[in-house]
Amino acid sequence: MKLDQTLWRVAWLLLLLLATAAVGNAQAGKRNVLLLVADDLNCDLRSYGHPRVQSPNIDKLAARGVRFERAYCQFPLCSPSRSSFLTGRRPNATRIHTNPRAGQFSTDYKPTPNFREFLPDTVTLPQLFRQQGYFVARVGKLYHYGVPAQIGTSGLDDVESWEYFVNPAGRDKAEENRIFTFTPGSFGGTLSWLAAEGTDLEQTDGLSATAAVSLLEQKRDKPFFLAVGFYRPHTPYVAPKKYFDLYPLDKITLPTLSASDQARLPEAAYGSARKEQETLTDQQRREAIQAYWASTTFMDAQVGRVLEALDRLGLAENTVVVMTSDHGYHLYEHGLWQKMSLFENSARVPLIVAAPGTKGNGKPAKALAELVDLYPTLADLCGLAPPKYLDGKSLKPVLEDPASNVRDAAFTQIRRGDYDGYSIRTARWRYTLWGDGKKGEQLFDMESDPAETKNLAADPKHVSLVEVLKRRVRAYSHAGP
Ligand SMILES: [Ca+2]
Repeated sequence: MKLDQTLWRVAWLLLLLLATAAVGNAQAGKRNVLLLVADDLNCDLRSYGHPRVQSPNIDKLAARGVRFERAYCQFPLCSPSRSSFLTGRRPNATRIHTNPRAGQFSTDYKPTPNFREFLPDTVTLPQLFRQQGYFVARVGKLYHYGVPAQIGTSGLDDVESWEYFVNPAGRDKAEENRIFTFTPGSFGGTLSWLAAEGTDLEQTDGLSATAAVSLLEQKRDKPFFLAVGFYRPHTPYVAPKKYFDLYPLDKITLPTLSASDQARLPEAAYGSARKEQETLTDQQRREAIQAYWASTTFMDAQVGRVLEALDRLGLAENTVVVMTSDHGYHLYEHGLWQKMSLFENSARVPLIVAAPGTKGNGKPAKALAELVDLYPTLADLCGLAPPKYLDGKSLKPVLEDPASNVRDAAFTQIRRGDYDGYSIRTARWRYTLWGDGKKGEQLFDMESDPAETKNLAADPKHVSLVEVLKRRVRAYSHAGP
């Protein structure tokens, strides 16, 4: 009799354990995802320590999530970066190293190159959630778009990724003729800006936030993966005038240029410089910075509208929220503008992951992170099994303990015509190899020289360090698909 009772107890305990595990899995599987991606947003944000830029809504998210201080894109250009983090593969696996040029089409009239040409059967991050029965939708720019030319179209979209999409187009697109530009008739790529008339809601990103809020209201009762891709602060820097008033020109200080910046050495490091930008006056440089910061604060306000809806609808407790950007951005540091350099400003991205219930919430993390880590992280947080071939690592251990690390280096690469540059960032160093050494190399001590002013690559004191880091970037560059 006693033995029977014990057996029953053991059986009950086992059943209870199994039931608890099953409920746990079901709950984890039902977590929603809200993926917020700004275009060309650098870390000029209050929560990242910037003294001037107002970003109250992103800051609020940072306060309830984990803010990664050392997150890096794999390629500081729209299509290569987005193709990489949305497939979970490095640029040498997607083979996307450029944006498609206007009028460049493959045989089925898709802009080329796109990653499906090389990885036809790959399962993208949103596609994985679709396969698991989630409602998966995109609002605005997730895959590459020519901005502003393709606003209102699907751009270089991947149809397999989404069940539903919205392509907003606002006043910023309709009133392009009002935009100030250095290249007449051109508003993307070239520096261009406008302190706009009208309200937030009339701008493309305002319409995106409205559409996202409406989708949250409609789809609140089933698991969703909602990706919202904002177009700002990408050029043209268009934002309602009130945001420009936050940043008076006489309070904007321009970055100073080091001796190597002035000598433009090694040349490859400065290969993203455009001729028109060399002719800017200091006053115009301040105006460009003002317009970029105004666009950032405007975009932040739209992020706030979406997050407010998430709270209002009671969805915040069961939704993983990610805020990031496709790459960083130069505002005249090193004399450069925009992206496509391998300096910190271009390679580094803001990354905030707010996953309800993780122990690290509210803390910053110094752990190195790559954008390619997003895919395995979101799959992990939602209890989905990701494809085996992914190149990134789940950041969940860092979300549980922000003092921990999952990688000892982050890589970023860029193409310069017929050669490539590869850069490795460790906790202390940034080392960059151009054209496998034929076009120069750079080593910066990011602890003592965060502005990257002293190139130590030729310093005899660092010979063995350079050798180790060179071996790492070469191994990375040779890693095939
Ligand atoms: Ca971009």
